[in-house]
Amino acid sequence: MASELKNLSTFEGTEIPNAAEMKFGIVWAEWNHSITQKLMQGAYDTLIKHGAKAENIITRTVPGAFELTLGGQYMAEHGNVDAVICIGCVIQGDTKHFDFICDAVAKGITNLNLQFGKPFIFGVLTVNTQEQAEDRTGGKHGNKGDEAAVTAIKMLGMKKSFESGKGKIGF
Ligand code: DLZ
Repeated sequence: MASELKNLSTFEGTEIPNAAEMKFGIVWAEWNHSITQKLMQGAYDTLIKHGAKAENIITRTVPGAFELTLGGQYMAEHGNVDAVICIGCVIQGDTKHFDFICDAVAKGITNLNLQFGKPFIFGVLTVNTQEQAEDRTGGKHGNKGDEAAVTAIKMLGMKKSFESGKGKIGF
């Protein structure tokens, strides 16, 4: 469904597991700080709301979205975390930077998922305008950071369901 028709943070669907035993890293980009700070706060608050302990959430900044991949890798290697939430905001400008950064960070984060066998969540806004970014950081489309946190919890719940051989997420 097109995002203009939907508040992205309503979480219809499967139940959200309790995050009390889960450890998270949040890596967030300094570029477009007023936006990424709200995304990060949304993600952090949502993890806490679903039971994560503050001492089990590590946050680190990187300069821009392009650095999220390596920042995420450092977090996974040294942070003792189960999942990494990568947060950034890339806003279309007059040059091709947008395309290169979006493409690189999407591929980079995909590769981290497969390389580590852990969830690395793509919490990156790729928008045409500042207004579209604001709509997705506490505006009419909710907060994409909240969504990223729930995605991390759900993916760890899925992993746990396979490891324990019991419990089931979804159908
Ligand atoms: C250079 C750049 C530009 C033009 N735009 C953004 C942006 O909208 N969002 C973002 O997170 N980062 C941007 N950057 C910085 C790059 O991500 C990166 O930090 C630099 O190219 C240095 O590698």
